Amino acid sequence: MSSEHPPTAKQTRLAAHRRDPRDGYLTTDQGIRVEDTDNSLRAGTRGPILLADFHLREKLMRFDHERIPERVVYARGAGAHGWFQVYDGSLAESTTAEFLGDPSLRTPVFVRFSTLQGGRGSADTPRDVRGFATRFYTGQGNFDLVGTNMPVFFIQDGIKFPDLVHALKPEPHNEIPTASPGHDTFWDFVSLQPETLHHVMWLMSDRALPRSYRMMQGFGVHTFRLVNGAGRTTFVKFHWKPTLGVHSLVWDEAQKISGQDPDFNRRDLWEAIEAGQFPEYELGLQLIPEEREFDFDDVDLLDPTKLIPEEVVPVTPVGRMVLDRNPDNFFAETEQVAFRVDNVVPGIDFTADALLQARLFSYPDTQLTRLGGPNAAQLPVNQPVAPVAHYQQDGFGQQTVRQGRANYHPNSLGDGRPVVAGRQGGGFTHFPERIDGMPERRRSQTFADHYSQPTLFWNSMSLWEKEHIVAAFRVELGRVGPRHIRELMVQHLNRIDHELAQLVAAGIGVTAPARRGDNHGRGSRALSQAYGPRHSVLGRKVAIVVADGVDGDTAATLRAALTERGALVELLGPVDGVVTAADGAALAVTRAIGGVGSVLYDAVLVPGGNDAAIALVSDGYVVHFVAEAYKHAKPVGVLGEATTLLTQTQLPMPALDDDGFGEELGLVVQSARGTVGDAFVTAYVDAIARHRHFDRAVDAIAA
Ligand code: HDE
Repeated sequence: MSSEHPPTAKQTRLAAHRRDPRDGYLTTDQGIRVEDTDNSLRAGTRGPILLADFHLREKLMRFDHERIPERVVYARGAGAHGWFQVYDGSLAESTTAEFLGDPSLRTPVFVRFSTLQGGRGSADTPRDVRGFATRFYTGQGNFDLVGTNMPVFFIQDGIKFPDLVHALKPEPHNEIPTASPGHDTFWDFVSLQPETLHHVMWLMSDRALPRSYRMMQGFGVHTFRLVNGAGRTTFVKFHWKPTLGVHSLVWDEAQKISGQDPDFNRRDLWEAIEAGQFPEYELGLQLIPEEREFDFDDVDLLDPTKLIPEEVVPVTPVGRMVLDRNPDNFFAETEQVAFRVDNVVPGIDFTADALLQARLFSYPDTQLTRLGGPNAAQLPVNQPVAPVAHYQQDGFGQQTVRQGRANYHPNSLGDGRPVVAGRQGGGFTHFPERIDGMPERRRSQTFADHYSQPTLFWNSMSLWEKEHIVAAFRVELGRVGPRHIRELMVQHLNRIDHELAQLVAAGIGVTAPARRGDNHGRGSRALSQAYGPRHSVLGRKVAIVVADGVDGDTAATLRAALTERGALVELLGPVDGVVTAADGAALAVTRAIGGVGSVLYDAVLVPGGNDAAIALVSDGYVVHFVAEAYKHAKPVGVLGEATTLLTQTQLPMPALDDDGFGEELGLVVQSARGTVGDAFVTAYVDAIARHRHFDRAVDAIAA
């Protein structure tokens, strides 16, 4: 499935590498047709295998070497192709990067989403940071924006990265736990390295449990520079905002999904693109003129553990990215894509952020091992669409047959070509930042405050977001054995917010600090997930639960209404196959309810029908399914006789009007007193668009 737009320059290039194995005969790597691939060449039908069987040897040798090292971090990922385009030409004043300045250009992109902690075979939904790495194949070369779904990072200096990752990854003696921050070494490190606290607050928030890669923000994290033709620079922070809004799972649900569908997020991305519901993100920039560098009293722009609140520097929307094509081959594209933070194009440059600077070394370095040598840029997914010509040569896996003998510069034997472009010819010119200092292993005092921004984050949360953060700290710190680590963490939390520390302490058996920490009282609405767009049900998955005797007309009406608005509807029956509706019609079931959990859906709907209601109410799995969806704050719709399910599940019946319609906190009811009408459809659709209904009292719900 791909977009109706003409193929991008990258797709045209990739087409030359695509091979349909169905064309022609089975051959060896050398193109020799194979006689038989099911039987080895043996000395007689019962004799030993002969060494002369080059097909057998090649087949096994190739199989033996299929695996390459997984990424040392962000190993589990999912990728997609697409394009990016700016809205207008206004950025041309700030940067010579043509893809940002020229609105007529549609720049091909490849995006890889990932989890940080787990290995390649781990699940999609653990509490974790999500990678959001974008490669722009621009006419001036590749620009890689290798960011995450959180705007800050754990550490200020790249020299701490190996320590951080060692502490966060499974512990070295027993390789436990898989994909979880809830273990001793991580919290030991955090408790001793308070610069991690801001990112840890994000990690304990719902941001760490995205419902979908399509519903997740992205951030470049560091401050970069834009540079214009006159050499003037503007500091910039990159933001991706999903058009579907930012939405998360709840923690209990995420745990269960890890078992039910470990591929939950990658499947969602794949299926959305196959269905033509292309994920979209708006690129926004925080632009800071060079002369304002020191205007932010409490934030050093070079400190990646801090953000600049959007209220202080607004995010200017500049363009749009659409992901409209799934990869043809996971390994060739998603696994072999080699992002490099040092991939910048003229008009974009680095700053002296010590985390960013260390990354400039690390990405090409790790790829030497991961992709087996220095020619990773020649792999199809990595090749730029801009022309490539240089004097580098050889190395493992060289793909280019370079012509001529002048492999050095300067030369006369090759007419002196390729020539250097110089500044005038579009050559990358590093920003002439004045650097003045003695070598020293010390950090500026402007990096010393590790508590104000975690407090800003905490203050910015809605009530339910705060509750989720407290619950997350209780769970993750509750898994930490040594008491001194728990205690130290509570002391740090007290410096962020006293109430936070008290609530966490009460949940993990630690004495709450008596002295109140300082809370500056400031907040930033943009940091909360509670206020984003909530108007669309596009791509939400709705389960309609049916059984023999169901009110088929109602099921069909609601299915049509939801599908028309872009929701994906599945009919879950007692078994796979068909159920017979009350009027005798056969209804095709998508799958048996016993094979799936409510956690795989965004909303549940149970149509009426007398016999169906009797069957459903007495089916413990169905009762649990509905109760669990309610407990996870999802919209639940019940109609007609199926309202008896509310009694069975102990869900609170909303007040009903004269027509038997009622809605409260995403529980939408149409009793048998009336028939399904616009009021029900509107309320139910709206409840799905609002995603979750956390104001419900759910503690007593048994699910
Ligand atoms: Fe990375 N990081 N990183 N990182 N990172 C890698 O590169 C590294 C950092 C991020 O989908 C590796 O090719 C160092 C910050 C993403 O392929 C490796 C430091 C941020 C991805 C590496 C950082 C990131 C990576 C592993 C501190 C958020 C996955 C495989 C100086 C802004 C990209 C690879 C993909 C991957 C090193 C810090 C994000 C080892 C040394 C900060 C999304 O090179």
